[in-house]
Amino acid sequence: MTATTDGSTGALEPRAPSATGTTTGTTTTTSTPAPSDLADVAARAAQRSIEHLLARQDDEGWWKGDLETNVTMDAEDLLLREFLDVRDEETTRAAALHIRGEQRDDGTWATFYGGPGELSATIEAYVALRLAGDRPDEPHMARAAAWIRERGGIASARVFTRIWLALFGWWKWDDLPELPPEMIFLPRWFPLNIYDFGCWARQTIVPLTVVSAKRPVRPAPFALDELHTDPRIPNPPRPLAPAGTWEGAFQRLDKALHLYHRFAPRPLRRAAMNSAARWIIERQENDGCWGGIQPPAVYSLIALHLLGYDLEHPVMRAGLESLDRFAVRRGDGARMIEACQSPVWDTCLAVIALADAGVRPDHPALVKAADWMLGEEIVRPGDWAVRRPGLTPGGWAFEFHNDNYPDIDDTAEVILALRRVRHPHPEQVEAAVRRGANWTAGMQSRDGAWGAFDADNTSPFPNRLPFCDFGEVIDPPSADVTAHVVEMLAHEGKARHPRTRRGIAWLLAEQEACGAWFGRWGVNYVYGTGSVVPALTAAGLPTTHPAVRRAVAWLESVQNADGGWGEDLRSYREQEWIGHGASTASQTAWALLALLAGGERESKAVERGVRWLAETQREDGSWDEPFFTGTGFPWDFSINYHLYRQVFPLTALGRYLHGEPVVGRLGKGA
Ligand code: R01
Repeated sequence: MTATTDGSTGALEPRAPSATGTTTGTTTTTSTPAPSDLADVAARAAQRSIEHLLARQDDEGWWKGDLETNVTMDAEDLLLREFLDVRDEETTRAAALHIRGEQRDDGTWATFYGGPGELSATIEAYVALRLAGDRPDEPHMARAAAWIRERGGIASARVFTRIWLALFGWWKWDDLPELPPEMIFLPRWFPLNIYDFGCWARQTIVPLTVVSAKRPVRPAPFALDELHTDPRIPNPPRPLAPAGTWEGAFQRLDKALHLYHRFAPRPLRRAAMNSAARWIIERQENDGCWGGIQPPAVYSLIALHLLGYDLEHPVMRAGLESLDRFAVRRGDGARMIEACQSPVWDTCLAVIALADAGVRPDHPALVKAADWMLGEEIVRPGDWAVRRPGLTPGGWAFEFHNDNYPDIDDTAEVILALRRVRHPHPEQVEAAVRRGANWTAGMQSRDGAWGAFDADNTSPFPNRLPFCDFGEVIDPPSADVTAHVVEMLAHEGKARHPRTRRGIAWLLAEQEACGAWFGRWGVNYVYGTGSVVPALTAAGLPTTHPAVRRAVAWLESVQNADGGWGEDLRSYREQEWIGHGASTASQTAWALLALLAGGERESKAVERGVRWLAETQREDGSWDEPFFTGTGFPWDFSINYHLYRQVFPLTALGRYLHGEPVVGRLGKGA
């Protein structure tokens, strides 16, 4: 672990002056002291949190918290191993231990803590446990199967789940939507070409087109009759929507594609499969994974295997080995699969938190983190260059290995973090930041805002495909990512740049009537609002601006009686949950960040929020947070980022104690 802990105010560097001449309208708040007991309480909590966070830094300089999602990850990992015939007893036992531990009393599995039972996750978990040897007549299995039948059985599950079952003959390939591999030949201007899909969906769909064209069936190790409402009609026909509707039109397109499956010219099909294989192999990362996320790796391995790559082929070997890196061992021997890993994201957020809390900018932990982040910079083009061919590369991805897909959110936050560190080679920082800021600016979408991975990834068609009945498959601009970019550009002295102004205008137009902003990548309006308000004020909007006032009023109106904030994942579906839910550390911190940026430091709401954080902190300086506050896809795919509960409260406490971050350029060797 790194160096000494020093967050005491006595060791603070004098704060850099805010007027650098390059920035506009941004100032530091050096406000009057808070109620003195509260300042002491906050300072003690921050100090303990600093120590906790510093102790968790890896020797290489990064931080990484577990990225918890749901048991479909674990089930699909086992099903893949079964399909490739590489499943071993130990892995199966450890995965089953985790899956069993996540089942609830009603027999179901949810996709987030406290959530409702979810049919597809419950089916996949059930099948995985059957692979592990659990018998259908055991009470936990019988309960699950009864619930599954009640909800319509396998026939009502999502497409991905039925594809997994089709691989073993538990579902008919012909009763799945078609997505032909010839898609890869569609030109980039044509609707539904692969670059119309968000990068996570693109990397999943390209291998799946190969798999569904090949329609492989491995012998089923057991029957699954108990998961059908009526085993005599396992594939009940689905009703057709009227032809005049979008749904009806896409269903008819799917029927046409089923016909095409039977009559596709063999040479064309072969060429498409070869192109898909090349496309996939070109995108394999140097650690063997694909896109740093688990689902594309799983489907790519199946697709390549079906195209004749045997398990000893270097591509397959590296791919299979990379799968094990998504496994986290729990104390009891259970094995949990992460959907992806978040070292870059966690590291930049940790650096910002420590700096906000007063850790010296030249503290060895921060310098080491900066060095590690500098080493992670991606300076070659990726899929993003399809829509922005002339743009010079320079950015960061979320994961250890994902050079094809740097993202705008990580790049903005890494730049904000690098600017908080006094690095011995400021020219290195300067050059990386300049490339990153330039790339980010160039990734602005037509409407003036920013998506996560691509520019102008807004086609209405991908989400209409019957194949895409799960999650989000496009990457349109969002308020949270746009806010992070605006905040970064403001800190880079570009608050008045036309691109920043367009981003600000987009954000102002995007505010909901209630005063909040939607949270695309965090739950939910508390995350959106907690991202946007600090960005707007960093860019020079006065705290008296009506948009800021409305946001402040909304946050105050949804504060819990205990002083914290919480917003349930059901807010993505049900109005009455917007802004409401059990208080959590990360969401309380997001609300505080907005209130502090909005000039509310002396308010009762801030006082109660800070007290909530201090009172719920544990002895060791950490917070607990069973609730999921991260979003992969609204409602369908939720994430518990295990480091959120540490970094965001520390940022909030730090800004409460020391004011907003100074717009300065420490990296320049101030
Ligand atoms: C998935 C899947 O598992 C998955 C995993 C991770 C992501 C998206 C964006 C970012 C970056 C990081 C991870 N930031 C914008 C986030 C900031 C908070 C997305 C998806 C599941 C199903 C399918 C992810 Br289909 C494909 C992938």
